[in-house]
Amino acid sequence: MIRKALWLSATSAFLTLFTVGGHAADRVVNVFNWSDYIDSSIIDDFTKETGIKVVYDTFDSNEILETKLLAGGSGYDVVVPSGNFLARQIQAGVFQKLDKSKLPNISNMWDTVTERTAKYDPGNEYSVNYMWGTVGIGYNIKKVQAALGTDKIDSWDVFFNPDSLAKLKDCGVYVLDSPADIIPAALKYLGLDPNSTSPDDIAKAEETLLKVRPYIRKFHSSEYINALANGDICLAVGWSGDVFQARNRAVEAKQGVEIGYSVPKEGAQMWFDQMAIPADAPHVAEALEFINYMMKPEVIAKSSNYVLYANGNKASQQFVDKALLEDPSVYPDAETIKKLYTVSPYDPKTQRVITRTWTKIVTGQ
Ligand code: N2P
Repeated sequence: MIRKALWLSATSAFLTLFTVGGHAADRVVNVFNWSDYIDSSIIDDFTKETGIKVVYDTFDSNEILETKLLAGGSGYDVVVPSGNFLARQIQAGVFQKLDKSKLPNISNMWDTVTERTAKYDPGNEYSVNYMWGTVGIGYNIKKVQAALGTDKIDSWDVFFNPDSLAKLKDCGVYVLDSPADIIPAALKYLGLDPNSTSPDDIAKAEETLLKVRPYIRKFHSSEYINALANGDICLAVGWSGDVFQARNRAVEAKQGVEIGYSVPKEGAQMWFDQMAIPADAPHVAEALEFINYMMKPEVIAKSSNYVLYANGNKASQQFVDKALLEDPSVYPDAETIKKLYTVSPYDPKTQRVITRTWTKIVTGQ
């Protein structure tokens, strides 16, 4: 009896060890990416094909991501900062160089994009492009027509001119809670350098934004997708693909809401979101497999077709929906490219000015 009990407990101890060992051997990758930025079937397919489980978290602000990265020990294996943030995070030692021998699909990348991302990550040693897009104006075509007498927005004036924005106050205006996107747009509208670090210039941008502040309902960087789609707001300063997702959600909801997107003629920011591996990532091999998988032409095309952003993968273009590939506000033509500017990372001193300015704008004081 005693012997049997011992034998049983030995067996269960063995089973426990085996099971624990089995779990320890499970491969995992912890991914931290922007919200509304992937077709989730891609994650399922990746797990099916590789056996690697994906723990997928989302954010909607570079500042939130940066705070976690600078604190260290985030536990993330793959993160997706925008180029201007990535650049200073590389300087801060937050990332590890990518082992390109583990990334054979890098040959699919598009030089038009890698040349631009090299500005943030020289030699593209630390990062691979995921998606890129613009900052522009999403709007409810009928409501804007009713309030302004035109259904065509082609200028930042509709937003930065207080007389114009006042007319849209009641139908609702949302703005990205993102100083590095909105302050450069204000500078551009004023005919100043969007990359200016001059406190005087930044003060002018602040003044311009404070004048329209009374007509802004909310600063938020992801809620505008549904708010536009539901007809709860009539204008959002937002990111291109998010506005297109709003447009598609509105079509699906069949409530008669029609959404437009404008790349204003004065100029709009073109940004690049880059996949990178933190220096202290716990699962580096899995992170590299994930990044390599995302560079498969069919996979990244599927992601673009779902999130409605352009990607930096040339070989994927044959799989990207024709309507998306031929839309100049997604894959800009030569004419549109001329209107686009990129932003540089803020140095610490300018960042403090920007942060202070932004707090004043958001709180309206
Ligand atoms: C995804 C928004 C990502 C664009 N919803 C900003 N980098």
